[in-house]
Amino acid sequence: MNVNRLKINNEWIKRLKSELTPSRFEHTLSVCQTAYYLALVHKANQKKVVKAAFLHDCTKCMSLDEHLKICKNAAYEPTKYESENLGLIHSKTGAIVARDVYGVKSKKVLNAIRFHTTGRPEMTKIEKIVFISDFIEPTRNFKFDITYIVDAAFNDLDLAVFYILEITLKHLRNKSKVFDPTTIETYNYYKKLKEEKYGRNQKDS
Ligand code: DGI
Ligand code: FE
Ligand code: FE
Repeated sequence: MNVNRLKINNEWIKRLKSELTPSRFEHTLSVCQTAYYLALVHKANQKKVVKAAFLHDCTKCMSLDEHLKICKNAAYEPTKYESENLGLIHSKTGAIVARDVYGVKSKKVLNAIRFHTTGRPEMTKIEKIVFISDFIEPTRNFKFDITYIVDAAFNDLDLAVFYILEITLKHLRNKSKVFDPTTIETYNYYKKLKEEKYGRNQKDS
């Protein structure tokens, strides 16, 4: 994949490549490409979107101990959900490392990293694009057809966020995993938006 077209800093590429497994790095580049196209279509700041996409999983391959150390050094107190769940803590430590190691100053970029897993109500355009791209990027395998989500991603970001949370909650329920309260709040917020816009009879759970 030609990463230069995305204009990512060579130092960042070298650093991140050494931190991630090859498949996680491939996922990251795929998120960048997807996010780049969504930024084009939705007229978002491409540079910021690609930066956030590139760094969104920068701590994903670390152990829980490493995550907890990063939190401690940054005086960030993880929630009880985060402190025992790699899936939830990596977005918080990702934002810390993006700021302290990669030198990202933009709050918009850092928040897109921070909320890429749970989302949050009233996300910015950049946050929604990173959240959605993480899910629909083409190297991820699904047992079902995600065409309706990809279609929504290019036409209605809020609807795509809703569809993704609907699937995520179903998946967590099936695996008996705990819900982060922010995931639920985000789901309820985007469900309401969808109902206001399209009525209550649209496809949902
Ligand atoms: O890091 P990725 O695999 O690219 O994707 P991600 O950051 O969106 O999700 C990481 C994991 O977090 C994924 O398995 C889904 C899970 N997750 C999302 N919301 C919640 C959650 N896990 C729990 N336990 N609770 C949540 O609310
Ligand atoms: Fe992630
Ligand atoms: Fe990811």
